[in-house]
Amino acid sequence: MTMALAPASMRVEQVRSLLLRCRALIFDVDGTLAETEELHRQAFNEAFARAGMDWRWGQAVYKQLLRVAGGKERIRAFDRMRKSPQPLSDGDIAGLHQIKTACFADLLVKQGCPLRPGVHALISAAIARGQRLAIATTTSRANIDALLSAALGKNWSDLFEAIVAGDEVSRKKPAPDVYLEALSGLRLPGPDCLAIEDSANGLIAAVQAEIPVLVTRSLYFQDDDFTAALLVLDDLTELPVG
Ligand code: XBP
Ligand code: MG
Repeated sequence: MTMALAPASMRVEQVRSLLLRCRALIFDVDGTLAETEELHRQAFNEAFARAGMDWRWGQAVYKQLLRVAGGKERIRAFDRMRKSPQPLSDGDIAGLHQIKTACFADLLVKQGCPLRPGVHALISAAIARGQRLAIATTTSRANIDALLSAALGKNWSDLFEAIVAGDEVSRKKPAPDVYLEALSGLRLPGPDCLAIEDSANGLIAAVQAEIPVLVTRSLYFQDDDFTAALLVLDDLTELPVG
């Protein structure tokens, strides 16, 4: 008598068959393609120090602040939390964030940040199957380029038919804007694609764009609510991608 498959392994099989037949894969960047948030946190602190500010974000504070998508928005949220008598202006925040982005690029060169386990294999297998690839992220195009030129070579962007960064849409995740923009670039409906994400904000954004979502847990979002995901894995090596 064959035992009914346990729900989890059914889901793995379901996601695997969806992975094989979807027309495009849409990747989140931070926490999904690579575990970048520790470098982002260090870059924020380096920028605060260079600006002569006494702000330092430890991991616990940063975990809370990561509920706010977007580095500029995160700085503003922290400033408001502090109720400082002279809140930072938008110009101050933009300037600080520019320094942070430069620090992030420096840290990537100094410390490196490899793709997460299974990411490269999935990208190669998808390309070999003729599937199309896209990126839908909150971070900036400069950060995507700094990360992926190191991880995938200087022509990395040739692999992705649509690349949508946070500052190129009016609303960041959990709004669906970056995913809707990626679907429009692919000229595909959401259900024909598969999104790979690491955070509740990203999951909510993709689901609103009617894209099925595979979640790979990352350092800062271990206890997020991923109920709406098709499947939640620790990383992509748990899913045969070939
Ligand atoms: C994660 C984010 C970003 C990064 C920092 O983006 O929310 O804000 O934390 O990058 P993803 P910026 O959607 O790829 O997970 O400072 O450039 O915003
Ligand atoms: Mg992410």
